[in-house]
Amino acid sequence: MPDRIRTFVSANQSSGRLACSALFAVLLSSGCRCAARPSSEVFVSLDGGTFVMGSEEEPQERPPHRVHVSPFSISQTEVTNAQFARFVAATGYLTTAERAPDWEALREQLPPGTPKPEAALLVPGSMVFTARKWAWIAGADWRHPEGPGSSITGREQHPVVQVSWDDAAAYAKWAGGRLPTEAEWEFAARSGQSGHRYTWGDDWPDTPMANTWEGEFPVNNSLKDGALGTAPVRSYPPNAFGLFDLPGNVWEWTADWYRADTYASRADAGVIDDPRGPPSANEPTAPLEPRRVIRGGSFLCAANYCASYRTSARRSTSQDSSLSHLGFRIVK
Ligand SMILES: [Ca+2]
Ligand SMILES: [Ca+2]
Repeated sequence: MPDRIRTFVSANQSSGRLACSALFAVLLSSGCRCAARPSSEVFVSLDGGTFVMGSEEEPQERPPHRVHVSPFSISQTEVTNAQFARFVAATGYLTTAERAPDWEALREQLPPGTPKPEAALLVPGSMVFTARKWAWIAGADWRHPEGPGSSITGREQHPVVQVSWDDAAAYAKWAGGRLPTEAEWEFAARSGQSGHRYTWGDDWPDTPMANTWEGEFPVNNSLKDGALGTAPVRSYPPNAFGLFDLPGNVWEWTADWYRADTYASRADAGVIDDPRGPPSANEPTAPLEPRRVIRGGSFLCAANYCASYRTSARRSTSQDSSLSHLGFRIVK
């Protein structure tokens, strides 16, 4: 359910192994299996392997369990505005946020008897974090991430945002790939270093390793990492697989439906081969919403709030929602 409608409803309910290392450029010139395409992503090939997925930190991350993923290639960075622009130019694709919501489709996600929202809410727009809170802004979309008057000029190498899961999946299909499974995403983030809290190790570094919210959210951001909002991809050091910005910068869609009890269902099941997630979503706080797993946290994640730059952290968003801190990368 789009967040604008959620707000309305609430008001009315009173109701592996490393194949390409951090020395990416050197390896590329020496025959590494990383491949640059003229109009799209740089992919890093991973040999797959068995790893421990999850952690003991939050209920939806428990229990840690063994998972095997087959070899796959993953884009080195989040998909950028420049890359998404090429997709739109080639296809004429219109994102979810650029289209007026279909009330008949939306009502299927709503409690019976929910009245139709006023016409002003059924127009193109999206969710923007501004002035220390989230707000639905008419006219916000991937070209105008903070709403009318904002633009992506000068932000061509920043990750695209304001894209729904459907938009991300459409891009992935056009680019000859798909969205990563949650297991593939975590395998890539762990980069062969089992059990660490962060992609780089267990300790918070003195030198910024990711674009997060440094300080007390939402009242103070020290800007120690140099970015208040999104940062250009590759602004921070890559992980041991040569992948940038898995933690932080923007959240990333995965292919899987979200259930808080997905991992619990795998307890004592031995090594799980290439898990694709549950057959349907179930988020107890939003049982009618088709929610997908999102990973990695964003520039809004701080130690006192969210902290989802942790490698095992998992949250969900309705697949038809778009937000100013949510993007994606693709695999093939
Ligand atoms: Ca930051
Ligand atoms: Ca990210």
